[in-house]
Amino acid sequence: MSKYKGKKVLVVGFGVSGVSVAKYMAKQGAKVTVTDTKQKSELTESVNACADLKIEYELGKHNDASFRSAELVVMSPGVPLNIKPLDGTREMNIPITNEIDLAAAALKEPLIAVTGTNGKTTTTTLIGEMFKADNRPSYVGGNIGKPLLDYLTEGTRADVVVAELSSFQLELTQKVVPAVAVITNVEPDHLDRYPSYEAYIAAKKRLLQACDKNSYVVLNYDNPVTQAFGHESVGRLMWITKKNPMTIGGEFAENFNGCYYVAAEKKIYAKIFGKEEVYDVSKIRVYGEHNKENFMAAICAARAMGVNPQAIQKTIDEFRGIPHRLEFVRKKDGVFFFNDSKATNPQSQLRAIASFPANPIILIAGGKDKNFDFTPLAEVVRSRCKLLILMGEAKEKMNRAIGDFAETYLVGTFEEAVLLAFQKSRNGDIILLSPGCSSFDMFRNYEERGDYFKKLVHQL
Ligand code: UMA
Repeated sequence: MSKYKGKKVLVVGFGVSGVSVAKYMAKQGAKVTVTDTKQKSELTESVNACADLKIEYELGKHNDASFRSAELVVMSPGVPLNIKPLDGTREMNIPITNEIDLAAAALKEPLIAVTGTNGKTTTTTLIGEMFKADNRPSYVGGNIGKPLLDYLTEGTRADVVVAELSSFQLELTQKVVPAVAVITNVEPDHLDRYPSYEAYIAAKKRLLQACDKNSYVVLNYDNPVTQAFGHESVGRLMWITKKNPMTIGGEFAENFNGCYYVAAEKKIYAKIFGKEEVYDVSKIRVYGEHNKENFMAAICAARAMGVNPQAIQKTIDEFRGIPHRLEFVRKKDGVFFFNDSKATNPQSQLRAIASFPANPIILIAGGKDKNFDFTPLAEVVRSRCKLLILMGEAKEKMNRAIGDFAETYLVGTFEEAVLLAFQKSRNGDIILLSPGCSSFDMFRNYEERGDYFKKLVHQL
């Protein structure tokens, strides 16, 4: 019998994650109440998805009483843990958990968990593809958009579960013990949710702390935060780096485990616990030098779990990238359009701009500010961008930070941004949507923003 049978479970937030938890808990025989600050009319999709289930709804607001009387409170990742009603839950010592931890507690399959500020979706997808190329079924979910708990509710079978985990999701995890943990990098992000950058780093570090001595831990040596994480890891370390370990020297070179990239040869050298392999990345079909890091991280994770090197090479050769990440949209009148709507922080914008060293860039940026400092963009904007088109809530702030370093226009609408970019463009230019902000001031999510951009570009 399920340990949740008859238990009063409060599900907080009724988006993708909340729906998954409601379904899982209803199936386990729990007494499920769902609460969301949105009205029922705004949650039609979620309500319809749970139409067959016996669920109580408290929509339009959160009731303190429900937070005090539940036996288990399950939070959605987007709901901050400092909302007032949770004070009552804590006072009553009621356990607070989330969808990821519920899934981790019930999972029998090895878990490959991927986090990091940038690159985690690409790395997660690549790992899944490598398993697929090796004819080994995997379930790929988490922050990537497919709830992890659906794997258990649906009852599908996989050899391994690959999960992209955000810092929000890691805040509450206790049962996660990854077979492989990957942290691609840590850079400033979500500073609207966390009181400081340190607090954000601490949330990311929870994945490292979740590992035991059998876990493989893949870390980026070239990122200062994840390099420092190496000192605190109890697991079996695997590094990724764009430097040759021999040039770093010392113990690092002697005991090197992991992958390093040699740009001059367009090759990734892997040293995986005694086995040496070389992967050819000259035929990679995705834009952006930073993707080499994602390939290296995925190779480490896949090899740690015994994926065949031929299957890995096949994936490298055939991978075509992910929508909204430096996605090529079209070429019109000699101008190339790229959709990088997923770039929701300045570091991600920096990577995008650096991906086109030879062409003048018209950058379309702005959106909802996450309390970022945009001044680190100044130098690349000065050296690489011929034009800046700023929009959304953050446009004035961005203008003050970087507007002096290229010809800059502030526009009122997304349509205006695309049209102006095209009017100002010349043969060989790159028009790049790389917002550096979240989309929530104008769109439901970054996918909607990217899809709209593509639609406008195709209409030109
Ligand atoms: N809500 C409340 N009370 C509040 C605040 C919000 O009830 O105080 C409600 C909202 O009204 C809304 C619901 O909570 O109806 C939304 O919950 P949510 O924001 O957790 O969104 P979900 O649809 O459940 O999607 C979440 C992740 N969203 C966030 O972390 C913001 C999805 O990641 C993830 O794919 C999904 O679970 C499945 O795991 C998206 C994301 O933007 C892609 N992630 C961030 C990122 O990548 O930068 C971290």
